[in-house]
Amino acid sequence: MTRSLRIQAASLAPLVALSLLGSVCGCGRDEAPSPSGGGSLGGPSSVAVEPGADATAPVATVEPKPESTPAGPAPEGMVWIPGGEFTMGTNDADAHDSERPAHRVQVGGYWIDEAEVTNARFRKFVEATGYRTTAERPVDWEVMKLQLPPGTPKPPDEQLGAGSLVFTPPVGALPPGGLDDLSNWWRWVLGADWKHPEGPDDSIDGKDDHPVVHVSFEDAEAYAKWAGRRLPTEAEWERASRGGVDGSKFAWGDVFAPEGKRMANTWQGRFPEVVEDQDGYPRIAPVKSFPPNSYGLYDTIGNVWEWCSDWYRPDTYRLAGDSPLTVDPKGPEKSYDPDEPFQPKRVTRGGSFLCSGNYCSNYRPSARRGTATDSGMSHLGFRCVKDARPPAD
Ligand SMILES: [Ca+2]
Ligand SMILES: [Ca+2]
Repeated sequence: MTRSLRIQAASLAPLVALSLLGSVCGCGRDEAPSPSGGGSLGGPSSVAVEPGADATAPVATVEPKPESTPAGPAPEGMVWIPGGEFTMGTNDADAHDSERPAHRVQVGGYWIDEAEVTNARFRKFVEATGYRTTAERPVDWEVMKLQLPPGTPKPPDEQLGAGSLVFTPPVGALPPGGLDDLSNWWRWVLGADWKHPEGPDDSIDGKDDHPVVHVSFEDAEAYAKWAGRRLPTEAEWERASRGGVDGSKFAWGDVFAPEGKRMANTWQGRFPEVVEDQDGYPRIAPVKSFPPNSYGLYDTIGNVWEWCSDWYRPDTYRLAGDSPLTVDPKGPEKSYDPDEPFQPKRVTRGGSFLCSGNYCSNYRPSARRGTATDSGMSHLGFRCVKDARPPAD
């Protein structure tokens, strides 16, 4: 979703907003899996994985290969993911069509942030560089309109100020449109940005250990470059998230809540109007609030979505044909989402605190979606990777 679309969401008729808002939320209607794999547009998923469904199954663990860890100290806050093969994607009938088919992938080893980039770390970058994020800059209509269907009317000038999309759940019952209308829980807020996640009157005081949000792809890349790191490919992200548990549904095994234990910050209750407190965090949690996976990574699943470097296409995996092994894939040469063909999109992964059992199940390592590159939202952040050796240039 583009900055332009965020504005449209607040200013156009609901039906238009709905058509433009298809990618705004990880719980969006184009995210709901279909039992038939046909990409249901009918709203809530009927195949949601119920949290706590199995109270007895153990957590599967597979130790990484320590011998492949480079010599010397680890970069600050990073863990080593050994190179090797894994099964990327899934053939699970519950999954989205964009996750199919499961296929073998090989990647080299790399360092990856053990947690989502926090407000404290992002503040260091901003203080060192004076960087202004996308959400802190006024909107340029001439740029914006290129990402909209031809003929889209210009929004009112007063909506073109700096701002971002903020999750704003309805009070009481869902308004008309229900779960099919994402503007029922997303609101364009002028003055919302990484320092003001809920709007101009909000702050991040006391939230140094929260993941930074309202960062666009450009913002995440700028941070990564400053830090001597880069964004992960989605293959690197998925391998890391799986924690060596190849082929499992979740990052920790095949049971959502093993022995009743919540393993990630997701949404409990009837999304979006009812939130329950079963995992202790109705909204964003400080990083590392939930158990790490077998590689020592926290919160790849849930809390906030995470940018990857690949351009997004829903059919990325099918483009590779039936090759028995894909080596270090970096995604297609450009993005294309038939639902929103004018928007350049990058891959985002892992779901967020908004992922719910009644509407989506993006709290899985294979779940993927495309997000417009100039988007920042209140449930979207990132983590970085670092090569064992610096990139060639
Ligand atoms: Ca939660
Ligand atoms: Ca995450």
